Amino acid sequence: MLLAWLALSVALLCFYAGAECKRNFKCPSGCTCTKETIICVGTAQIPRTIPNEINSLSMVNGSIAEITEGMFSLMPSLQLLFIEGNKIETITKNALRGLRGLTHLDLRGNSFQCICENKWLMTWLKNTNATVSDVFCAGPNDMKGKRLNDLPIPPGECISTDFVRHQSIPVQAMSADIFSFKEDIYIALAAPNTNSCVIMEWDHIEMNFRKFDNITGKSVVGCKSVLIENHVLILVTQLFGGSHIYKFDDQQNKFTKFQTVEVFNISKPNDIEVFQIENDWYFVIVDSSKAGISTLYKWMDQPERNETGFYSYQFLHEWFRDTDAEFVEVDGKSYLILISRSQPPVIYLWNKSTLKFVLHSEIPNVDDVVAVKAFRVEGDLYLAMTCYIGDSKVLKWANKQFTEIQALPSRGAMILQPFTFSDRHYLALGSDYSFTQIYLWDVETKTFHKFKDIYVQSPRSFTVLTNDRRNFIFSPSFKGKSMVFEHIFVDLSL
Ligand SMILES: *[C@@H]1O[C@H](CO)[C@@H](O)[C@H](O)[C@H]1NC(C)=O
Ligand SMILES: *[C@@H]1O[C@H](CO)[C@@H](O)[C@H](O)[C@H]1NC(C)=O
Ligand SMILES: *[C@@H]1O[C@H](CO)[C@@H](O)[C@H](O)[C@H]1NC(C)=O
Ligand SMILES: *[C@@H]1O[C@H](CO)[C@@H](O)[C@H](O)[C@H]1NC(C)=O
Ligand SMILES: *[C@@H]1O[C@H](CO)[C@@H](O)[C@H](O)[C@H]1NC(C)=O
Ligand SMILES: CC(=O)N[C@H]1CO[C@H](CO)[C@@H](O)[C@@H]1O
Repeated sequence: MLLAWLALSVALLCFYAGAECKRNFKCPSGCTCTKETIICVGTAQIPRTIPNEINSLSMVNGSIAEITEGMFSLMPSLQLLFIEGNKIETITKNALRGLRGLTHLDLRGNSFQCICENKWLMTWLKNTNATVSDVFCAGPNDMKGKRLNDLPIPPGECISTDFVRHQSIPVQAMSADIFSFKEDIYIALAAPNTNSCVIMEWDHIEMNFRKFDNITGKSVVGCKSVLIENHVLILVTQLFGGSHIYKFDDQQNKFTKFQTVEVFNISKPNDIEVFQIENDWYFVIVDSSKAGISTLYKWMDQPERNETGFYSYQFLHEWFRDTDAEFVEVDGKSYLILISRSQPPVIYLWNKSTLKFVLHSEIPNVDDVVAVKAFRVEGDLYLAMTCYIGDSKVLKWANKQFTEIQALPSRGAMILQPFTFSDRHYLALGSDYSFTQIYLWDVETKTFHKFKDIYVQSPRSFTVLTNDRRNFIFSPSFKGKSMVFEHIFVDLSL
């Protein structure tokens, strides 16, 4: 403590009274000092302070590894600075602050890394009045040998993104569905543990979800919204029980029962896919039981026959333990992809004259698929599928069929979700046994690359939410807290 105080006093003394200091200044070991210069060879440290008459400091062939902020703040008299043949990789931002009279800087023979942390130096080099020796990049590989002095600084080059925890919600849920109604955003969560469908509302001031309503049921496994003719309907599917449709009642400001849906052959609903074909509304309840049949429902509005609601329209895919369905439109045609644990994925094509789906084709060489999602990148259609055992797969639609373009190692992954934020395409792969892996699409190779891990305990989906100009993903957790993550930009050059 006393020593530090002494050192500081001497430093201040030197700063304010150069002549006084000169008498007290002791030339550091390994250095040669004259009235105006200090030359150090083979040393590991830059002197903390120097007499005011010194205008040239040389640190040659030493082992100095970094230049940190404030290192030269007590040396305003320096004009020439040679840090040659050391091991410098980075220079902290503002490290050269205080060198007001600097006319020449020599950084030759270091291991300078031309990375985002040093981006500020490129800007400094362009603006400084001092002459600077050529600085060559020692790394990274794609920069090796380039001259730092004239590197371009492309905007956005050092910008990356991240997913940060935004809110954790003490609701355990099987699924999450986001919908907006009258400029407000809601999420419907299927919460089997509390036998309910929990509806939450986005609070634009607090920027988080808060409870809005709670639809009670029995073993609720799915809550899916459909917005028809300015009405919000929530389809609630239940395990081994009936399915119901609730409608938002403006007067009561809550959801009330609207229809009990006929469920002839459904016993284990696993997913609900809602879509529109030529202005008509449909949904498919995907059944994962051995005896069940995935069923297509259609919205009917015939008050004269007392028929306003969803009615079963077509039985699809018998006896196949289906796990997920995805509706896609491509080349003016509508397709429904159904995946199952007991056979390869099948593609149904919508027949425009019979207004029914007909079995069209199979996607070969893919087994035991548990989730399927479609996404588009630059107009191309892709499918991402996750297999419980084995790799997850990315397929591309070309020549009227899906062809595998990439396999992603993902043992035990049960859910996946492609999504796009700010022109960046991501794929989230979630499992009960490990972290959720987020992949990022590489526009050059047109494949996904591992980007980041996030943690959600037993995630059941990743639902995208863009609101108040901010991007979020919502992940319902089956066993822990449901999580909201925000997608943020990170400037790596700061
Ligand atoms: C520093 O090292 C280089 C290369 O080994 C050598 O040529 C040069 O003479 C050394 N400089 C001093 C001042 O020792
Ligand atoms: C460089 O010199 C010009 C002209 O003397 C001066 O206006 C400018 O502020 C100087 N720039 C820096 C970064 O010191
Ligand atoms: C929803 O209501 C049910 C029954 O009243 C209750 O048990 C459950 O805790 C509620 N869920 C939430 C998240 O409030
Ligand atoms: C429609 O339902 C109402 C009320 O249940 C009933 O009085 C009426 O007869 C029904 N009409 C038809 C066509 O079934
Ligand atoms: C649609 O169904 C009609 C009648 O069964 C049939 O003639 C026609 O070929 C089908 N179209 C397609 C594209 O399958
Ligand atoms: C295969 C099967 O069980 N299909 C039944 C589905 O439900 C309808 C309506 O009850 C029956 O007619 C089918 O036999």
